[in-house]
Order: sequence, then structure tokens, then C-alpha cells
Amino acid sequence: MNSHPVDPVLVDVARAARRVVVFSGAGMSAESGVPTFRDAQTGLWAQFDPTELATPEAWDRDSGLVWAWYQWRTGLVRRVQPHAGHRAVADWASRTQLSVVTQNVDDLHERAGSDVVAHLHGSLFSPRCSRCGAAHPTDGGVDTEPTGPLAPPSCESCGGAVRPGVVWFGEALPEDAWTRAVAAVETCDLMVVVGTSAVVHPAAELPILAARTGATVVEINPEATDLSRHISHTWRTTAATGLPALVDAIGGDR
Ligand code: BV8
Ligand code: ZN
Repeated sequence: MNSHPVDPVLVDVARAARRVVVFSGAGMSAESGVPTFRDAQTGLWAQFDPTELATPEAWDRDSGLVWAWYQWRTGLVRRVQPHAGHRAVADWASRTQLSVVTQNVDDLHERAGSDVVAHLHGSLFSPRCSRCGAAHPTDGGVDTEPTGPLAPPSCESCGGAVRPGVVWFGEALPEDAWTRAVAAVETCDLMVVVGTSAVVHPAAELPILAARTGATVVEINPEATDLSRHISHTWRTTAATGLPALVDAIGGDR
């Protein structure tokens, strides 16, 4: 039995929920060893603000530096593992209708067994041609932290530079992912918001939408966020602690 007691009110709400959305941010991957956007950057990247590097302008200015950053992050994700929180979400989805909507560009939810309804900000594992958009096979990133730029590969179809398959600041979110996410949020009766500072828009609007359409919204985050005042249940715990405790408490007899 998990040693972390869960608020009995929250257990009743979660047990009664018939359509759940788990909405995750970078804090969902933190306990797997993937730094969040708020964590200090290391090595070569310490001199850069992620919100500066994750932009079309940075790519236009120095595609080799940006490509190196994503190759490093891709290799890091490939070397870490999903944690008990990712597995708890996948377990919960085997017992009730549950949609995972994530802002994260890693594949940890999938590797724990979840079907991700929407990767709102794309994925490290779907590079594509910056010119014709053709998908490019991911090479899994690099194992050693680059000390400088890495030349992006060239598209096999048109020779254009291959770019990371993520959504940069100033870029529109993928239409299909956004549409699927909104549909899941508008019909859920419970949204569990895990590990997001709710700073990035339009993703940060989804929990507000859930609350507006009458869903119960729970925040699992060791810190308060811009969202906290809109949330019916704030649970100051972490993803790898809170989610297994909640799913354990709901129990298998459903
Ligand atoms: C758009 C992919 C319009 C890349 C990401 C000025 C100019 C241009 C745009 C804007 C502007 N002002 C505002 C905007 C909009 C902008 C925006 O919101 N900016 C912010 C900075 C103010 N948004 C955009 O640009 C979006 N596009 O608006 O397009 C448009 C429309 C039509 C046509 C053209 C354009 C695109 C935004 C997507 C950016 N890409 N990722 C990459 O990864 O490199 S966002 C990136 O940052 C992540 O994906 C993630 O979403 C976000 C980080 O946020 P979080 O996930 O919340 O993570 P964070 O580190 O912030 O917080 C972690 C939380 O976890 C904390 O609360 C912490 O307490 C908690 N935590 C820590 N440990 C744990 C934990 N919780 C649980 N357990 C733990 N163990
Ligand atoms: Zn191309």
C-alpha cells in the first residue's frame, strides 16, 4: 500500500469519474531525470534561456546550435525511464476512459503504456524537413553533451534542413492535436493537471476550459502555480508520489 495518504474527497471524486483527462507538463518528467523548463540549464546550454532557444528565430540564426540542443535532449530522454507516475496513469486508463494530453515533447507516457491523445507541443521523436515538411527518421539523439553546433541532416526529398518536430514559441500548435485536446477536455468530468507551471499558452487555457465546462480540476504540483486559484483540489505532492497513491486508493474494483 502506498504510504502517501490521499485526500478521501479526492479519492471519491476520482473513483466516480467516468471520463478523465490527465494534462501533463515538464514536471511530469522531472522524476525521470528530464530537467523542466524552469530548471537551470547545464553545460553549453547554461548560457541560454530555453524560451530563447525554442524559437524559429534561434533556428534561423544558428540551426546547428538549436539542432545540437535537441539532439542532446533526445539522447537524454532515450536514456531515462518512465516513473511510477507514468505507469499509474497507464494503469488508470486500463480501468476507465482516460485521455492523456501533454505539453511534453518526450515519449515517457507512451513508454509507460499510455496512448497520448495530444502532444500539444510536438515531439523530440518526430523531426521533419523545415522546407517540405517530410518526416525524417529520428536517430535517437546524442549520448555526449555537444560542446558546439551540430549540422542538422538534410531532407532526402528536397535537401532542406531537418528541424526538430516540436512547436517553438511563436509557432501555432498542431491543429489536429489541439482539436483532440479540446474535445477531450470539454467532455471530461475530471482533469488531473500534473507538473505544469501553466505559463505557456494556449495550453494553459485547457484547465480553465475544463473547470468552465463543469469538470473537477485537480493540480498535482509541489508548488503553487498561476492555475492554483482556479483549481478545486490542489495537492502539493509530486507526480511520481501522487499519481500512484491516487490510483492505488481508487482501487481495482471498478
Ligand atoms: C502560439 C516545445 C500563436 C519546444 C514548448 C510573445 C511572443 C510570441 C508568443 C507569445 C508571446 N507572449 C505569449 C506568447 C504565447 C507563447 C507563450 O505562452 N509564451 C510564454 C513563455 C508566455 N506561446 C506560444 O508561442 C505558442 N504558440 O501562441 O502561437 C500563433 C497562432 C497562430 C499562428 C502562429 C502563431 C507555442 C508555445 C509552445 C512552446 N513550445 N515546447 C521545446 O520543448 O523545446 S513549451 C515548453 O515550455 C514545454 O513544452 C512546456 O509546455 C513549457 C514549460 O512549461 P511546463 O511544462 O509548465 O514546465 P515548467 O518548467 O514551466 O514548470 C514545471 C512545473 O512542474 C512547475 O510548476 C513545477 O513546480 C512542477 N514540478 C517540478 N517537479 C515536479 C513538478 N510537478 C510534479 N512533480 C514533480 N516532480
Ligand atoms: Zn524536404
